[in-house]
Amino acid sequence: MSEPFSVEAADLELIGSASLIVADRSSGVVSKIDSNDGSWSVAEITSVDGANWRDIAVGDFEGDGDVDLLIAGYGNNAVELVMSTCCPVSQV
Ligand SMILES: [Ca+2]
Repeated sequence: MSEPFSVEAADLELIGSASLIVADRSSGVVSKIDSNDGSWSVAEITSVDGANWRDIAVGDFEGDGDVDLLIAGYGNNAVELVMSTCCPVSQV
């Protein structure tokens, strides 16, 4: 991550523990950061060249009980919906 711009916390895997979701505006990468017994891990959720990610919304947008992400870019008409069907997050 070089320019993290937006951060949200959500229990993406429905395990009772929140992950941090970070949108980076310069790399176009959205990452998930977890803390597991004292060690941190980072996993890429999605990446779009030049997306200039600026904001993240968390919710269950299709009503299946899993947490989804809506990620908005700036200046390039980029809005991405990332649906979670529990472990791992999958992009649609
Ligand atoms: Ca859902």
